[in-house]
Amino acid sequence: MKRLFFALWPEQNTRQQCATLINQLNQTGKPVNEANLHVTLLFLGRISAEQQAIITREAGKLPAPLITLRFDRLSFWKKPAVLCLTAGQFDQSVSILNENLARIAKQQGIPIENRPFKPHVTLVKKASSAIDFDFAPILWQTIGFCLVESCSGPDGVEYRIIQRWPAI
Ligand code: 2AM
Repeated sequence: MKRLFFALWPEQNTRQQCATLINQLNQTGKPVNEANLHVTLLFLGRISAEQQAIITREAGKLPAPLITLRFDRLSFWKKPAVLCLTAGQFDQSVSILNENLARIAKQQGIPIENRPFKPHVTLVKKASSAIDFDFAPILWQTIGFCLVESCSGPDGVEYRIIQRWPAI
């Protein structure tokens, strides 16, 4: 069983801007590796090969809209103890994509969190407090969405893209 999630993957330029911001923040905690930066669309957890096959097939039928997110806030979320980029306002097409993916997952009996979807980019884990930091908003333009495997290794977690659905 693989541990999977749907995500928006950044283009190189966007990834670089996020990585630069992480360096500037210079926070205690655990900075996210540059290669792992992403926006989670839907976390699936451990699912079977059969579930994966059906979900992959159904996800392929969804429109993959072009989405531009403007991350203009640095938020501290106390419970997961993360510093993340959030958007004051965001394109509803990303919420629709999240809802469609959640519907597909629920049809396969996968439990999905009920919390409202809030697009974000985790920058620092194990963070201890909010910080005040001015930065230029980061534009995140998607080139579709992807299914990603979370792999734990000796050097920490590594995310591997299993499948991409390009934007139309
Ligand atoms: P994040 O999106 O807030 O950074 C893979 O584990 C990714 O799925 C992580 O980036 C993680 O957090 C996100 N995620 C969302 N819900 C999760 C959950 N219940 N357990 C683990 N990871 C989750």
